[in-house]
Amino acid sequence: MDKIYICPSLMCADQLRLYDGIKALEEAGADLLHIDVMDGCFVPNIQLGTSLIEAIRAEFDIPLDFHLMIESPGDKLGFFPIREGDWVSVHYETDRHPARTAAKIAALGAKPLLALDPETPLSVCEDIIDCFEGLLIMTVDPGYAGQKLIPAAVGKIKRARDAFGGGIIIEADGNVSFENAEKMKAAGANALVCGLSSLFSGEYSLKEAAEILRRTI
Ligand code: S6P
Ligand code: MG
Repeated sequence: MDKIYICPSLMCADQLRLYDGIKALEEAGADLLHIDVMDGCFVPNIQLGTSLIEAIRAEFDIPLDFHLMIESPGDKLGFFPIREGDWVSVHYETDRHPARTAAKIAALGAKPLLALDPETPLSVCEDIIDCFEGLLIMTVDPGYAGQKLIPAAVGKIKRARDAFGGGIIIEADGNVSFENAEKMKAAGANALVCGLSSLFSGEYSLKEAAEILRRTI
């Protein structure tokens, strides 16, 4: 588990200057762009529209890390320009047949990840983990940026790593501050979603913040 993937959350970027922001993130060494999609049903928020995502796809080569916080994601994959090299997370809580959805995502050449809310026990994925390339572990409740870490989620990352081994992606999403990033990595996370608590805090330039993050982890 050498590589740690840095996945900046685009909903936390300056939406009016997104083009320049993405250029800066690429230069700062971001591995994938984390695209939060929210439908106002599964979560109480609506985020990143499909036209914007299409425009980003057309302009940039960097892989996308889709986080689908929507009802029945398996029926809606066609709304998104998913391609080889992308990651696509679907929530256990909103998909009746996650293994089938994983197969659809894999057929598009992307890596399927199973996302778990903080209150969803790890045991729900024991029998289907082999259908996925990894887990997205919510370390806050899904729906908003700028929330506080739910501390037990770090223990969940550790239990997931111990249970499922070194070969899977374990992505931590929510309040990945510089300090928490260190703990999450130590627990076994190898992908970090970076939002208001690190890259986009406003305290540093994106380049500086990315350097601090890399030094920390
Ligand atoms: C939340 C969403 C996340 C946030 C990210 C923000 O529902 O899935 O990806 O954008 O957590 O980061 P932070 O540091 O503001 O919590
Ligand atoms: Mg997310």
